Amino acid sequence: MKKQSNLFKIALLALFFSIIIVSASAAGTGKIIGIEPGAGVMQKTETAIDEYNLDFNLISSSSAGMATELTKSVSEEKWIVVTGWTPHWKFARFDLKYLEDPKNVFGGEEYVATLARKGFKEDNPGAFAILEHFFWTPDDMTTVMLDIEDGAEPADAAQDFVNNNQDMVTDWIGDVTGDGSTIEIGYVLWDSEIASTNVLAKVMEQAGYNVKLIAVDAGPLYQALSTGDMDCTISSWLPVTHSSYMEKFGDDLVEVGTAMEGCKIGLVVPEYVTISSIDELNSVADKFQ
Ligand code: PBE
Repeated sequence: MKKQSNLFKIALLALFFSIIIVSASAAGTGKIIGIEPGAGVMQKTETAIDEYNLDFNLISSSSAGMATELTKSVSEEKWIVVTGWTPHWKFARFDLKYLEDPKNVFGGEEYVATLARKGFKEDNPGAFAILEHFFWTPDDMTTVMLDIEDGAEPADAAQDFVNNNQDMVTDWIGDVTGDGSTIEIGYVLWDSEIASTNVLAKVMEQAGYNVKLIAVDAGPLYQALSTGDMDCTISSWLPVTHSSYMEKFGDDLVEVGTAMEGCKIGLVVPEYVTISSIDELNSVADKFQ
């Protein structure tokens, strides 16, 4: 009898745990489609998962991979949530919205900072002056991004922009005459930074410099600037997106100025997704598989 009741207890326990396991999987873990792991928007999404207790996994991918997933889901009207940012061509192609972020994990308006290595100003005052003057708008950048998305080579799209906006470009160049030295510009292969960095390269070339573009992840980019292994970048998003990189490397590099204002990062869904806030994600986690 004793043995039987033990067996019964074990059976009950087994039943109990299997119910827990089944209910955990029935609640469903949603997926957030991300980009490169080093991106600031990925770090902030991990923070959001903690702060909002989201029953979601962040899937790393690449900017191009995220865009492919988004394109596919939208064509099937499937629910999808991605790590997003503005400016980006996806907002021109699809009807999308940011999920509200009542805990303000993703910050408000971001700007693109122009950063240089220490000593660059002294070594190359002409190129530094162009960096100081380089400033354009999200609409300008979107023009270049859409061209590239339509199939243009980034260098060609950038050259077209420079040709069509000579007033702006000659303002940036001012009276600088380059000495043919090579400027090493670092960037990350995010669509926005592919566009901006190629434009900056064409501007530097028009001014009389050679340019070497170096594509790396965000961590190595800040590292290389801080050790002087690269001259400059316009891939830095502040104050929130790259706050962790600036905490680590900010003292060892130079903030030259602002390359763009009016940027934003966050979690982005198609308009047909019926929730409006990150707060509501858990209630529909099973729709984001
Ligand atoms: N982004 C584009 C970058 C900054 C620019 C939003 C993907 C990031 O999250 O770090």
